[in-house]
Amino acid sequence: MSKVALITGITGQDGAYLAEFLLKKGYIVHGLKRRTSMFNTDRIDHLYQDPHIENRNLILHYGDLTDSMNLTRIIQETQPDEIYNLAAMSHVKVSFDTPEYTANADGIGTLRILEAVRLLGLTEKTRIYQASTSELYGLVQEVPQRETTPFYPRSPYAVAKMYAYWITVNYREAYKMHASNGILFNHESPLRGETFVTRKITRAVSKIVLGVQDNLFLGNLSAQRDWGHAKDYIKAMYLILQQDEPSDYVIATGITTTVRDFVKLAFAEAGVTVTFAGEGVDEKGIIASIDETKFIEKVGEKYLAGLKEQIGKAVVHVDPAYFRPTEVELLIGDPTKSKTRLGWEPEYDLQGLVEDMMKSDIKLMKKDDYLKEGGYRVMNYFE
Ligand code: NAP
Ligand code: F7E
Repeated sequence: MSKVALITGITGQDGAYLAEFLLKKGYIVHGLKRRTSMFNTDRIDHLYQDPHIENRNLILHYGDLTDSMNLTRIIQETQPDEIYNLAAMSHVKVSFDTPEYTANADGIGTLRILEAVRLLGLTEKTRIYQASTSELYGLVQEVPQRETTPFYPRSPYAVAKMYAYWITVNYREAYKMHASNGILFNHESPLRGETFVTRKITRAVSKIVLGVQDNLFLGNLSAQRDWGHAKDYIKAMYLILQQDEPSDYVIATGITTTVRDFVKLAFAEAGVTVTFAGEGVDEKGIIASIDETKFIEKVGEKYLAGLKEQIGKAVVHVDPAYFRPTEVELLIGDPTKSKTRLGWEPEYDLQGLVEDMMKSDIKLMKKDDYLKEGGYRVMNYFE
């Protein structure tokens, strides 16, 4: 008998990788998908199966974390062995603009799932993974951060996720449910949403080296993040639910990097050296030199002459519009527990992550459609 998983947030970065991973393991995967006015299934289109196919192993259901009756019905119909609650309004800056909605979806949404499992009598059958976050550490109380580090959330997103974290722990203790938190540090990939800083950078750097964009505007260049690859992190989610006992785990690389250095690494991946000069909002990233052999290999000879004209010019600028009312300046995780208890080992380091993202975005931005139309909806991530 195949195991049955229900993934909320299946159209997101992690949901897409996790769905692919579980299908390869022989699971029947149900996904919760919001109704949208245009298709937003680009990340899972390669997995999609037409409803007329018999014995499908990927089945999508319309739903929303703010609708408890709908969640209860879907859980009743699907009778999942494992629920991965990945759905969330996941953008920290946007949570300052939509705090009530964020609390509802990211905080109470988790309660709705736990309570549905309890009311349906599935507490012994269904294991639950809650997508908790390093944002809980916020104004960090300890460096590096581990499972026992006190939380100090710094955004409506993090406060909502703090409720979700503790209600998961509470249901585990009160009703003996197999409910666990993965406290995941930032993880990125070619599928990362376009407004998170890494993807914003790799998309913009790709366009700059191809000569179709002049400038990249960023916020806090000195913020430090512990960045890993989403493909590694979804494996940790799976491992957490395979343990005999539920528990909470930090998933991180243990290495932290500034946004500024991520910009340098992205340009370096195209053979371009960028140096930073100036202070605060006047800081600029300037194209200093080009390794022509590397540029030709990674980007292409026909784009070289155009970029050479940019040497000495500032292409990266600070725009305070991207500053947050309260910022998380430093995150660095200690993954000792997940390595020893789960046997989790990431395959990608930061260099490998940047290489993967830049390769994908250069290819994407190069598409004739893109250059002609200025659009970016042609996304062959899985080519
Ligand atoms: P993502 O790409 O933003 O995906 C979020 C998913 O949630 C999307 O499928 C989205 O649907 C769905 N969603 C949003 N609001 C919903 C609602 N009200 N009802 C149902 N579905 C809803 O996020 P991600 O990077 O894959 O992250 C997955 C989870 O891990 C999130 O809970 C996030 O907060 C958490 N997390 C992420 C990181 C990270 O670095 N990536 C680190 C720690 C924790 P649409 O496609 O319709 O928008
Ligand atoms: O910002 C700084 C920004 O938006 C990272 C989510 O997946 O990871 C993510 O949250 C840092 C911050 O991710 C820009 O101020 C500078 O310090 O990529 P981000 P995040 O806020 O860390 C956690 C673990 C989650 O749980 C979340 O769901 O980069 N930064 N300039 C910028 N950030 C953005 N977005 N845009 C800029 O222009």
